[in-house]
Amino acid sequence: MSPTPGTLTLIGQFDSPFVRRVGIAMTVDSIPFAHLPWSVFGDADRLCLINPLMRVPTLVLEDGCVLVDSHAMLDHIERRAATALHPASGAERHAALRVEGLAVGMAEKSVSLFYDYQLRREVSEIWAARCRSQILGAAQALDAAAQGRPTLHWFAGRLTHADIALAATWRFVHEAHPVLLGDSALPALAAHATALEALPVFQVIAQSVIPPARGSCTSSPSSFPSPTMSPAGVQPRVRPP
Ligand SMILES: N[C@@H](CCC(=O)N[C@@H](CS)C(=O)NCC(=O)O)C(=O)O
Repeated sequence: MSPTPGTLTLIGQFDSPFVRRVGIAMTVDSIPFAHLPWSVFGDADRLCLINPLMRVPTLVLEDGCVLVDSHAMLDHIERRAATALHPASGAERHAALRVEGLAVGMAEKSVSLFYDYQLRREVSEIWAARCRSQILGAAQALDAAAQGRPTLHWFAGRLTHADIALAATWRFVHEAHPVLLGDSALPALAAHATALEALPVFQVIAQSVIPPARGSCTSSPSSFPSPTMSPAGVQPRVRPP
């Protein structure tokens, strides 16, 4: 199945913290969307025809334009939603953007480390140690930021993108790296994420982490579609409109 023309379509599985935060935001904002739970590995052939980065989330807008990064998607959603999921301005907004950035960055490092463990025959310990240190550093900064904040809604007395990013990242890190974060060392963060996960929208827009099939990637790298080179340069997989 492909995206239906004229329909807002979110591509990607909800085990991705990035796909999940976009799906949760659109649901909270009552923006109807179609969902195609394609895998970045299993569905690489059809994904690359829509997003040359072969990544998710991929958001196909009603006019056919394709957004390829969760920040751009949330910016788009924010402009069409009745309720903003960012604090409007001032120190609250700055603090929320910082928290969101730390949480999303933590998700990026966690995904990178996950792929390293899943796909490399030999993990680079230098890289893995660096990723672990970055993830722990971000978690500690977020736990410190949580001190004195109300559980559930950290900013503006309502759900924000910062809360969503935090919870999506927290769940992913725990499933992908079960022994990395000790909840007892991060009590405020753990309490916040647990309270958010209990909300209906977080339960509906959710999926347990599915690791990529090791053999399908490492033993056969040529199975991924690749753009062909010619003297004129790289030939696009899809003809631009
Ligand atoms: N900065 C991107 C990150 C997206 C991302 O890394 N997605 C992962 C899935 S969780 C992916 O598609 N990885 C496949 C790859 O990088 O080849 C965003 O915020 O949307």
